Amino acid sequence: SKIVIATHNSGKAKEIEELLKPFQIQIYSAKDLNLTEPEETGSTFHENAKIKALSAAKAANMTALADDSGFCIDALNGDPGLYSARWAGPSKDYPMAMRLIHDKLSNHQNWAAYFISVLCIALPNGKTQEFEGRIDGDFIWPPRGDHGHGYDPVFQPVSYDKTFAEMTDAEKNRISHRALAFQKFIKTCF
Ligand code: ITT
Repeated sequence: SKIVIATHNSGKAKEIEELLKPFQIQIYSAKDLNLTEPEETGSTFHENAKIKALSAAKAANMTALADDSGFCIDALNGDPGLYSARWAGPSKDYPMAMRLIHDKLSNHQNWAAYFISVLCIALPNGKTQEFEGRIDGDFIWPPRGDHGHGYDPVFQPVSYDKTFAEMTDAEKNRISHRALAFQKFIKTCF
């Protein structure tokens, strides 16, 4: 069987490819297939994941797996949340986005944060199913580590003394929001 990973975020693509490795699946990337990015017009992670998976499944005529995810801060009412990518702007300036969060948190005591991932699997016939994963932790400052992507250097999961960016890819991929959503997907679909 074959599947297209409907993301244009190379950090995510790498993690999902790694998670799929133990399974006998031929993997295609959205970039390989020249898929265009649909507009993420949904108002929830579930809606956006579905938009991306369906768009890729139809365009490629293949089963598609999409991820919509975000970094959420309790004290900021869940921001950047659904808009995590946009906070870094078109130039993907994550250091700037992380500083912005830090500035906004300066007069808050509570730095609790979490990541959400919603994976959506879509078939070319329009059938879809979603799986959600969440990992809780804290925003930390200054940023630490140079692995991973996005907000990884400022997130430390509960009961770990390393940020996501200080973990190896394999370590992060065992515990992350994306890995948790993926486990639910595997349980249901395999
Ligand atoms: P695609 O839509 O093409 O998949 P994207 O980067 O635009 O790529 P999202 O709209 O889902 O994806 O935005 C999610 C953002 O949340 C992402 O750009 C990161 O900034 C952040 N994020 C999600 N998962 C993360 C992780 O595991 N580590 C660090 N940051 C993460």
